[in-house]
Amino acid sequence: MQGGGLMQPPEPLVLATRNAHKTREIRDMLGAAFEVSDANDHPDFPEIEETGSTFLENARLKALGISRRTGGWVLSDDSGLEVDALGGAPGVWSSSYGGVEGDHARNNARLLREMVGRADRSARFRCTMVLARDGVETANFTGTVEGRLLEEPEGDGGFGYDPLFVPDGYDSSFASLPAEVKNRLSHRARALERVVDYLRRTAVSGKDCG
Ligand code: ITT
Repeated sequence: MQGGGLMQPPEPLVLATRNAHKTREIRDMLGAAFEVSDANDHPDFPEIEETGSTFLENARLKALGISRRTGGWVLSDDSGLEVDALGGAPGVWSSSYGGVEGDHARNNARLLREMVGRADRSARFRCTMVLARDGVETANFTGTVEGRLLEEPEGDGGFGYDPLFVPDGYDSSFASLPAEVKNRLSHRARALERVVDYLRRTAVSGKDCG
C-alpha cells in the first residue's frame, strides 16, 4: 500500500490516537503520500474517554473529538482481540483486560489464564476506523484478521496481544513475523486499505493520494 504521488505534497492526516505503535504501523503502511501525525504531536488535543460499547462507537468518539479541534482529515482506530472461547472477550476492553489500561504484559497474562484448558483457541483482531473532517464523520471502515492463540508468548515485535496471536496461514505469531508481513495482512492493514481507496475515489482536495 505504499503511496506514490511524490510530485504532490503529502496529504496531512491526523491520527486520533495516543498509541505510538498504531501510528508507526499506519505511517509505514501509508508511505510517502501522507504526512501522518498523532495526538502525541498535539499536546493541546483533549483526552477522549472511550465510553462506547462497540468499536464503532469508540472510533467515532475519538475521530469526532479530535476533528472538532483541528482542520483536515482525522482518522481514528479502535481495535481489539475477539476470542471465540471467551464469547468475544476481551473485545472493546482489550487495552485494559488485565486491569491496568495499556499494560500489555498484564493483558496477555490474563488472556493466558482465561484460556487454560480450552480446546478452541480461535480468535480474530478487529479494527474499525472513522474518517472525519471539520467535526463530521465522513465514512467508517473495518478490517479483521482470523487466527489462533498460542499457549505462551512468542517474539518481541509488534505490540499488545501480538506475541500470542498466529494469523491463519502462518506458523508464527505476529510478534515474530516481520513487520512487513503483519502490515500486509493485519486488521489494521485491511481497514486502512479501504480508507485509502475511499480517499482516492473521493479525490480529496483534488489531489492524488497515492
Ligand atoms: P488509542 O485509543 O489512543 O488509539 P489504545 O491502545 O487505547 O490507543 P484501543 O482502545 O483501540 O487503543 O485498544 C486497542 C487494544 O487492542 C490495544 O491496546 C491492544 O491490546 C489490542 N490491539 C489492537 N490492535 C492490535 C494489534 O495490531 N496487535 C496487538 N494488539 C492489538
